[in-house]
Amino acid sequence: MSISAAVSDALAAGRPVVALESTIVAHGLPRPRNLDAARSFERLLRDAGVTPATVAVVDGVARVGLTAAELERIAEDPSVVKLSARDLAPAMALRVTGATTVAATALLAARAGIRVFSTGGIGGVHRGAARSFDESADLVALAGLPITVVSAGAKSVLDLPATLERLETLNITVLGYRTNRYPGFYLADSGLPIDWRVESAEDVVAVMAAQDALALHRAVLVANPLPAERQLDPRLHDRVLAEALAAADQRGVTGKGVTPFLLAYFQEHTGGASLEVNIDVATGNVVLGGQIATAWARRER
Ligand code: PSU
Ligand code: MN
Repeated sequence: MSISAAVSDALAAGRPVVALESTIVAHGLPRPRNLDAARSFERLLRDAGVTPATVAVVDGVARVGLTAAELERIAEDPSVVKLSARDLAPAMALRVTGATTVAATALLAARAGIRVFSTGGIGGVHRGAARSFDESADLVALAGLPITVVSAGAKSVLDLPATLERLETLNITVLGYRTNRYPGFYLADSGLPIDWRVESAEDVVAVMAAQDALALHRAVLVANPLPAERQLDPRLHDRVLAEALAAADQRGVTGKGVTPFLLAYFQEHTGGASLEVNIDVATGNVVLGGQIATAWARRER
């Protein structure tokens, strides 16, 4: 694996760094908005004095921190594959280029010594998982990696109550950022409760420090809702959700194709509305991740 000079210098100097995933870029957002979004996430962090570390595998090299050309390639090249944690070793051995999911990004970022990671929504338990066994490897990966992941919960294409149950089973701490309710990604409030509420980046850092003191090497999940006035129209949301699930079922989509299929369907059939919400949500998580990383770096000094 290779850590970019910008990222390794920042880490060595104790300056703030935030990891970013690339599957959201390659397979979660449509071209050409995906590249704009990927660049804007990095720019937002740099403007806040935080070093971005976008993660991907490029020609078999697991990279933490991409060049502008590498970021472009991940966004634009349709042959870029989707890599979860279990795919990293074969992708490296066989010199493949791929985008990393939350699971794979968290693994590589944690190995690089990065403590904060911002994304849009995490993977979780799919609806019908009792039959299909489709549960994202994100959950199991986060259970074993000391990294704080900022997300807006998980998309309602998933079974959110089951996802929260699995997070509990896996001992993954969930913190509501200025909320006691789990956010539903497009919707600010899924209606499901979260036990722990924090009010500031400093609160999150205090939780991270307490986990370290206990030698708990697992993720802290910060659930950051988008402001209610910017959420997707709930009626549009419910209609498209039902259609998306039916379409996936009818076409027999399985395995790692399920999540990209549902996300693309949603984007196509909300007339672009969900795309704007999606980018808003991820942007909010990048900003908060930057604040947490900054507070963490301050504390370490
Ligand atoms: N959820 C989103 N947007 C995304 C993803 C999930 O709202 O882009 C991506 C992330 O990279 C996540 C992956 O890690 O999908 C999960 O895929 P799977 O369900 O196949 O584990
Ligand atoms: Mn799956």
